[in-house]
Amino acid sequence: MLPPMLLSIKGYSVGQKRKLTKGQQRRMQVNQEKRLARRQEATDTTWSDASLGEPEFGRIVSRFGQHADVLTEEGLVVRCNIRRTVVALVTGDRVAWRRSGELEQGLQGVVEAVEPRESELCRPDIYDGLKPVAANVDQIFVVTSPQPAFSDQIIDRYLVACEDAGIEAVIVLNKVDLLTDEEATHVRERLKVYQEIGYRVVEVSAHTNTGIESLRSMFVDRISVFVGQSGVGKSSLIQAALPELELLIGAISEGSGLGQHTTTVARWYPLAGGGALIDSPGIREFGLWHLPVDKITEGFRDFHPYLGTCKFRDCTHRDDPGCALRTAAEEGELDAGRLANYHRIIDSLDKN
Ligand SMILES: Nc1nc2c(ncn2[C@@H]2O[C@H](COP(=O)(O)OP(=O)(O)O)[C@@H](O)[C@H]2O)c(=O)[nH]1
Ligand SMILES: [Mg+2]
Ligand SMILES: [Zn+2]
Repeated sequence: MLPPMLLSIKGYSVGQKRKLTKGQQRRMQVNQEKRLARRQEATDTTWSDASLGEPEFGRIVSRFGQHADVLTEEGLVVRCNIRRTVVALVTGDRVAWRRSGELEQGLQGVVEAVEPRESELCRPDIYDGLKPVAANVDQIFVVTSPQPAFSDQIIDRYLVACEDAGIEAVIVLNKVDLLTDEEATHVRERLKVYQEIGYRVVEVSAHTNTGIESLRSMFVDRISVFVGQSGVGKSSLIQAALPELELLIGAISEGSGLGQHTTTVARWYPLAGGGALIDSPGIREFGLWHLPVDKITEGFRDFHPYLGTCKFRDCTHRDDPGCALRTAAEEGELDAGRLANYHRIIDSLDKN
């Protein structure tokens, strides 16, 4: 069997069983070589402008190399080619796409342009440095739980990443059914700190359904993602709060036969009440990469009133004389635990 790319050449199709002249064969060969060498450019040439409809609005559901699944305004998912001029395209991008008159290699249209992003979620990539994986996310649910272990240090790491991306964070304490009385005091004290500095906090249980309704109400008209360490209950919460997505996500992330894409490709799930969830294992582990020190400092929103007021401009906010952050923590204006976590994050950078 020939790969699908060989089955069509501009104006001809093998299906019609027409004999090719020498000239046509040569052209076909040249074309094919061009395609192999510069695949993106070559695929562009298979779309003539005349066969394409007017630009339409769409949303990227998933991207697979040179192709993307686009959610149309009628709510259908169509597989499209991506124009060479469209350099970056990720799940959540708003695009202009054009419908094709005829089906070309199973593709139903072309993505022609991307709207500027409101936000970007990135993850480190060995080859490209930071690589965007999702666009236009407007809220991140940072999931934590008493089992395996409650850690405000990990929450702080995620919050720094959310602040850097400019995306609102909601802290979700899952598995409240497992919270013992001794743990509850400490955990709620820590969660109160986050509420006081302006983060929303919800206590839920995917097992007993505690708080699931209020969690669900937070999805309306927002573009959300779930992040958090393995085992905190992200999958369980998605299943409990958005039961309509359960089958879809299970089929895509755990199913076989979809190739290596399944582990990394993010996907857009439209929600019945408006809004969407973007999900992928890659996204769920978002945030644990290394930012420069000043970005980490800025990622602590409660530090903002003090930044620039330390005695020394290069203050490390440890035992430097005249440190405004340390003074604020000593006087109880700033949470000492947050300052300690800040230093732990900085120290962990130094080790790498
Ligand atoms: N007791 C209790 N266990 C939960 C709750 N949510 C999830 N779990 C369990 O925690 C484990 C990890 O959950 P999972 O959803 O796979 O976590 P993920 O790795 O973050 O996706 C599973 O054994 C779940 O059954 C909860 O609210 N209460
Ligand atoms: Mg999971
Ligand atoms: Zn300082």
